[in-house]
Amino acid sequence: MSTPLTPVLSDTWDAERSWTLDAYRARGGYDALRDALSRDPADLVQLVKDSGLRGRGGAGFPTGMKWGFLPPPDGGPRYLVVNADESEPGTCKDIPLMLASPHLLLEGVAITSFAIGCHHAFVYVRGEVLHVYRRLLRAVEEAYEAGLLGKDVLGTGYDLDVTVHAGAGAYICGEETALLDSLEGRRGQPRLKPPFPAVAGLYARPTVVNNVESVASVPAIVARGADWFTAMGTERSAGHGLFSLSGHVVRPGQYEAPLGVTLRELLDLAGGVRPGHELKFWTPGGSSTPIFTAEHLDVPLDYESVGAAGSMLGTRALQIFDETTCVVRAVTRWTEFYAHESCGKCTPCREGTYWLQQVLRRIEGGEGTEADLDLLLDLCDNILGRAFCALGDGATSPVTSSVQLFRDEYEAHITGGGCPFDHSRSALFE
Ligand code: L3W
Repeated sequence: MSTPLTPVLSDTWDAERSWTLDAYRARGGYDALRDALSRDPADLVQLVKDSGLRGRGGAGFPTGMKWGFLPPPDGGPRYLVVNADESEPGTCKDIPLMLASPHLLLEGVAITSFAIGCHHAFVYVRGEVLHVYRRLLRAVEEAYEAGLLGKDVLGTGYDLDVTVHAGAGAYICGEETALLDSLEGRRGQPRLKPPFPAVAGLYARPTVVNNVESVASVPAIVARGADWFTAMGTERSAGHGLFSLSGHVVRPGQYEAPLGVTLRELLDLAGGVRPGHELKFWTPGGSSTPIFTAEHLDVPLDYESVGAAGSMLGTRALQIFDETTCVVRAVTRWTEFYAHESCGKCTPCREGTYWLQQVLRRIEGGEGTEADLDLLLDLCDNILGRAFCALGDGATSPVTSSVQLFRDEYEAHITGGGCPFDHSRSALFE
């Protein structure tokens, strides 16, 4: 089988001191910015529309279309906010990207800002990753010193300031409007949409909120063109992306491949499931997406195919679990995360995730009853579509999908009076 890898975002990660401006420029870094600044901003928006790039943060919304939603200039400010609050369980692509190649992100920030008429961009970084925050700050400093940011970028008359802001460690701040509240200095809680940020975002001004990987994909599209990008992936899921393999896999890590690659192909590259074991279940896009099993090894990992198979491509966080893992334990652990991270603004999510956690702990601990399985599904039914933002819906995905696929395992906990698994064999959810 020919290798499906397409290193574009990750192609400089092995360079010596890849995070420095010198290393980035030695490989042609910031050439795309120079080129972009000589073009009409509207043409850049059209280019990204033509490329078919879709948001890499989970929802897959068309990036160029989002840029095009900004109202016509009215003389006031408009902002770009980069969502670098990567916190979805299993998701670990933006953090390595920013560590290895902060200037790729900053070049994308500068091009995107120019395209949408923004003169002040913000990068909102997850609070726990202080090392990433520091690396970005240093990269921004280097870019200012080199005339790539600040007044009169590259002598073109275009001004751009970039502020890097560290969050305080809340998953909800990855939700774009909670992020904006947090950036404004308030407690991060989702806002009602509409209005979407494109119309009233940061400080109630038109704002584009894009994921790190989406923004970092822009320089190569400028340099190589929309046709180059659409030649990869599928018709409706164009291009390439970072697939993060973790868990019971021989070589966990980032695998950059065209959308539409399958888990079977990725596992070939990653050395497979750990020796002597077999795949039991996996997440296609982080824990907020319904789980898959070995039956789904050949599902093309693009938005449409994963959706048609009953899940979501999400953040392409492929968490791999072999037969030693108790699915009830895994789902209980994820649910504890959602219950802890629920911001409390809406009742279905605040109360629902708490009760999901209580019932799951009861089943896992051997004190569940047959009626608890229906109760779990009923709780999910009362969260799904009723929560204020996507956190509540996401919390139900692992529960409903695991009860559908592994009902017998839940029942074994109930009838057997406890967990039949030796968690130390799995070593993931001890
Ligand atoms: C203007 C309209 N803008 C939509 C924009 C909207 C947003 C984007 C997508 O959830 C998913 C969620 C998680 N005018 C617009 C418009 N927009 N209509 O398009 O919006 P939406 O509502 O489809 O999604 P979302 O609320 O952004 C994101 C899933 O991602 N997820 C989460 C991952 C977590 C991370 C992380 O930790 N960093 O990424 C994983 O699967 O469940 O479904 O910008 O404004 N008419």
